[in-house]
Amino acid sequence: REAADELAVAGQLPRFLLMYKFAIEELMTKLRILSEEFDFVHRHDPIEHITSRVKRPEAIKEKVRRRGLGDDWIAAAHVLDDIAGIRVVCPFVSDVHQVARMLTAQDDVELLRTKDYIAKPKANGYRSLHLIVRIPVFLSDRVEKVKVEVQLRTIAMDFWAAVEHKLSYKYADSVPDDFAGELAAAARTAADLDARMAALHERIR
Ligand code: 0O2
Repeated sequence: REAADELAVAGQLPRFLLMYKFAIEELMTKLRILSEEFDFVHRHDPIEHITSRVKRPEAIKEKVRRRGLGDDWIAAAHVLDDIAGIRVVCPFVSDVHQVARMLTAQDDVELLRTKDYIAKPKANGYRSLHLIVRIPVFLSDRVEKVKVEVQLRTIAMDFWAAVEHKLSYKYADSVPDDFAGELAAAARTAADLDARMAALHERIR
């Protein structure tokens, strides 16, 4: 554990976090293949871009503390669903569902949980489809099953979430009511934009 902390201090990933990096790399490859092959067959790429991150040790410690999961943050970290995170940004809402279906249909991708904030947006207006999946990572002497949170959203949803994150950050936990109301209205505008773009897409198909 101490060695793990030393590595973290040195700005490298502690050993146990490497597993999450590998899981991300495997899923990124799966998503790139889906993107390229779907584009080849259907003349439409369902993925605009993909980003990923392994949660920083400081952020893991903070979440473990906030959730009251004990003092041993490395042991407790495995309970968290979002140490490994991938964000898939798609042109259209239909692409979000298409990519989710294609990914979870794969034999080695185990779907643990779905949080559909598109069907049921958060109170602040946040929309995205979150999948908690588990995939096997093949190591030199064993196979580890690793959880990854995959967030799928449209470009409009991503724009809203990125800007909301920046704006709300300033208020910490106490966003004023009028500000929150404006953000929620902006989220509805983003949803409207998605619907209009989908209608245009339908017309040219
Ligand atoms: P980061 O920097 O992306 O890692 P919890 O994780 O405990 O907060 P829960 O229920 O486990 O809550 O997860 P939830 O709410 O399904 O998803 C959490 C992640 O979704 C967040 O991660 C964000 O990436 C994204 N998210 C959820 N709600 C919002 C929102 O209102 N606005 C924005 N911009 N993003 C949101 P982290 O850990 O907060 O941050």
